[in-house]
Amino acid sequence: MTAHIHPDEIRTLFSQAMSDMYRKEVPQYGTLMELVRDVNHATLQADPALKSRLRAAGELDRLDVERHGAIRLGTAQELKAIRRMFAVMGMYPVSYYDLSVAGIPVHSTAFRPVEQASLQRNPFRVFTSLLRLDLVENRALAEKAEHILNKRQIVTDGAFKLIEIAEKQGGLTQQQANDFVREALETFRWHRDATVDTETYTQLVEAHRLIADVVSFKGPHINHLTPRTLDIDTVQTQMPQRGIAPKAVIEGPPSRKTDILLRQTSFKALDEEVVFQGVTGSHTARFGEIEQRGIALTPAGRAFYDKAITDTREAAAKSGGENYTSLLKAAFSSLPDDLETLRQQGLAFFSYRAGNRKVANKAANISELIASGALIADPQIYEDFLPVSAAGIFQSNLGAEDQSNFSAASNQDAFEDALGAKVIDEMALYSRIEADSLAIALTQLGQNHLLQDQAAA
Ligand code: OOG
Ligand code: NI
Repeated sequence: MTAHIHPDEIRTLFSQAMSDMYRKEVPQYGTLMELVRDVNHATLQADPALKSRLRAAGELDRLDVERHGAIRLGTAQELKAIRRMFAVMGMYPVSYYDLSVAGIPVHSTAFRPVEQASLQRNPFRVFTSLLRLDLVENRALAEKAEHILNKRQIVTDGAFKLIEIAEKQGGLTQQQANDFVREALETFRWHRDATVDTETYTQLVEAHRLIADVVSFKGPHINHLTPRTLDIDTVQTQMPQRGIAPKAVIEGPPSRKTDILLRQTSFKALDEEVVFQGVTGSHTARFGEIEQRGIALTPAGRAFYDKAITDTREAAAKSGGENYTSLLKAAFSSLPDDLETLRQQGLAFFSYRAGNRKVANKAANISELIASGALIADPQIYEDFLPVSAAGIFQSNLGAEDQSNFSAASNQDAFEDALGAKVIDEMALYSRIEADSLAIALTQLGQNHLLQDQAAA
């Protein structure tokens, strides 16, 4: 039997193929990628220390490749099929995001690699939303939508065959992987021909633009891809110079010396020509996004973040939204802005390794080992998503008229039933990496007595 290739390699083939396809489908996305490349280049020129850090971490070559994309699914059956498809590429569902609280009738997860080595090789992930027809008030329309969705098959027979082979044999050969990626692309391709007529489309749009986007087409077209930028503020201000219209504000934390979590912004979705059963019309769904990631926060750090964002939004709403950026900065001013303080206060996640320096005696605590250079604490990058930011990205691409309120309870159990699996807890992943790496490093340094001590102090 021919050897299997690693799922990480299949993911790399897939993300590359998706990027090529999307740039052809949405030329403005290619323009955004060029802008990101230019700004990344200028940032590295101006900051040689950053450049050598990235080179040492092996990140320079793949700097501007895509970090994530997003799709929206219609049924439980589709979500299960997509879960199996992504598993072939080493991507597993992490976290549950409830967007209904922000007036968007979906709940979501992110399929992503979970092992540190796999994340380093290729962190590509897909934010995956499931439509919640149970939230649609017009029950007759909801049933019609369900009926339409039940008729489509979003995963090709060829892809299913290869998924089954991968599940049975524990992987794919190079040739099978190439075929798999080609078949998988079919699921995410844009279809100019809608499956519904103009009247149905209009009804769906009236219920919610997002429902129309999910229900009216043959498949869950990729709705954006997102490269990594080293300077999101500059890309945001330069977008208009390249003929790209950015959303109003950058989502997430403010600009800081020490990046935390995730900052993201997007360009507004484009009007595209669609044919509704022979009648030409248009649909707005697809856009481009950029992201800048920083250190993952512990539950304590995250609590600070969530409160600061809520406070900022409330204050900005009162003042008409104009001073959002300065309010945001002020709300974060009491959060330490250097890695070692974040670490000592237990606000952020790290991964530990032994340095070159030997230690003769038993150290009193972990901070002492770090100060002496015996132990090194590297920041763990945040690999997940932020629900308030995601809602902002959704909303800016759905149009302001879609502010309807779905007053539904969050429903993780229903989501997991549809998925056919539990979602993985993101905090558990970060803290396991932290604890495991610390244990290994302390053992190497002969400092096992500090194991109880855990990360802080
Ligand atoms: C997903 C929007 C959320 C992000 O980066 O937070 C998202 C969508 O529009 O389908 O991609
Ligand atoms: Ni996104």
